[in-house]
Amino acid sequence: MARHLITSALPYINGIKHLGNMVGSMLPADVYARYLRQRGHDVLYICATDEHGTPAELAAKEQGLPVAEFCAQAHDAQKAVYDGFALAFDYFGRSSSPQNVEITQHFARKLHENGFIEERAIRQVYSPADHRFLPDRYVEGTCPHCGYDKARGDQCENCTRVLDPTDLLNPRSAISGSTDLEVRETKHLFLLQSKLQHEVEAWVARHEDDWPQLASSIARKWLNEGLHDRAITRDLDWGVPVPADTWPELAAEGKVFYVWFDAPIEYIGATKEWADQDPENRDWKSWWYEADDTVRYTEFMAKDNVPFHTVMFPATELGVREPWKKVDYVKAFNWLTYYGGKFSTSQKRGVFTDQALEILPADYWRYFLIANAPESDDSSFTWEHFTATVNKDLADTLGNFVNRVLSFSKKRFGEEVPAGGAPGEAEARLGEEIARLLAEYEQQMEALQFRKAAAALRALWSAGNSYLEEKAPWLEIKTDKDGAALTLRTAMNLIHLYAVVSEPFIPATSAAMRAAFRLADDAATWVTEDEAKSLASVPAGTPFTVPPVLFAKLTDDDLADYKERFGGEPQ
Ligand code: B3M
Ligand code: ZN
Repeated sequence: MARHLITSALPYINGIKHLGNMVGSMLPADVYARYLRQRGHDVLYICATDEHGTPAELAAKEQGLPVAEFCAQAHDAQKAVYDGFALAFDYFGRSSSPQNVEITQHFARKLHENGFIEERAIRQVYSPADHRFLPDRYVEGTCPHCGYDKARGDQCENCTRVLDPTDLLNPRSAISGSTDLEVRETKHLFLLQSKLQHEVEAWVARHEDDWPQLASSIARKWLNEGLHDRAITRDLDWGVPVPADTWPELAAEGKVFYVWFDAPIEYIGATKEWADQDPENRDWKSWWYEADDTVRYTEFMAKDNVPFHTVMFPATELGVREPWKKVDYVKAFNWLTYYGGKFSTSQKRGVFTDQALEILPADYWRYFLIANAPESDDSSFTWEHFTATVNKDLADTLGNFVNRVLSFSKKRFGEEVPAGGAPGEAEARLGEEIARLLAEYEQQMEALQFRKAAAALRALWSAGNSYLEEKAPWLEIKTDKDGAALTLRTAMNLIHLYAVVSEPFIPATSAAMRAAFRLADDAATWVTEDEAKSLASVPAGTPFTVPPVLFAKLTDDDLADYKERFGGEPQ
């Protein structure tokens, strides 16, 4: 069995994330991790809050809190939401941890020893109105490449090009809006990425054919533009300090590393945090350092993060000249839009993850989001689409099937799985169909094709409904009681199978479905092809209970409420 290292892009600390962030990183990573665990693989799923940089400083200031305190609280608040979404991280760390400080400083020293870091005097944007140097992302202006007028000094989120603040046309301070900006001289550390261009190119060339087109095309575009040397330090109070043993002068000036330098290293840092809190995890380095090829590393992220993960972080890892594990597969996502417009944290447009959970349990969101993940293209969230999907797939196709079968059987045969009848032609056909769909589902999951996997899961649920319609046990029982018992027993076996295989998508509902049956020994984590064909894992005589309605049907009033509360109109 392979060992699977999984990470999802680290959510910034500065606020609760919206559904678009969730579907483009943590949620699919969780679905994949859960699936692989169920299939018996050794999985390590690591995530963390990304806590450094100006956004954290400014958010803390807004709340009148010291930044360390703000981050501690904001970390817990985000973690609570992710627990609510049932994200089963092996560890959810913090990029401000001592472990990350230690490893980030180690990386910087090694890069320096190997000739990939240089001290340079640079001229940096200073805003007299704000009394400070402006970090890249707090200079805003027009992108010189695509003309987008809200491009940030570090990156244009419209065309994803990485920028320098001085590239921007009509620059202004994002803090005060002041256009009275001057340029002053100060010293910073530069990562000499240009020296690593060929190595990164060779490394990308070995992987890009395996990556999804979205990831490889962004990496290619970036490499074709050429890797530039980049400043990796900033004038901020909050961050990983430049180590004084190596750069005494800069350390004395209080320079810290740029947040994008230490954030990816936190994938490793958080793994060490995980190890340090439990002696059983002592072998953490085997996942990252001199990891043999049984470790497969998959990263999940939205497309704006792809350059940093396919080019910049690999350049860092290569330059360190130590055998740190590099990513094998980059699962990148397009945008989830809100009625065709942007979800926006700053403009409070769209649905935030904490609000989502106030409205409905996590499984509703998990299923809808993954079934509509923006994989090959952007996809649009609308309340109409959401309520229709919940009603059709979750309430009707799955939930109603479960309740109908169990309540009817209880009414006619009592509280045990009914005995009688022998599987015939209809059951054989059903078994073949279920085995075929299960194989399709597994194949799509392994290929990380989430929409297709969701479609296969939905088809599995539908197959049960077709079988039930065909056999119509409510009529059958009038003439052939044994036949009706067989039909219901077969349908109950489907319910148990659904419980097992739906778990990556809807873990809480799966647990409720599984708990309906009091099996003597229910340790199954997956379903074999033979079990799918014979549908007999839950034998006659097994006691069962009827669970409460699994998914509530959403009404027109609900729809109207959601739209009013969140503003659901096309842009
Ligand atoms: N925090 C950006 C983002 O949330 C950043 C990702 C870091 S991954 C190492 O989109
Ligand atoms: Zn642009």
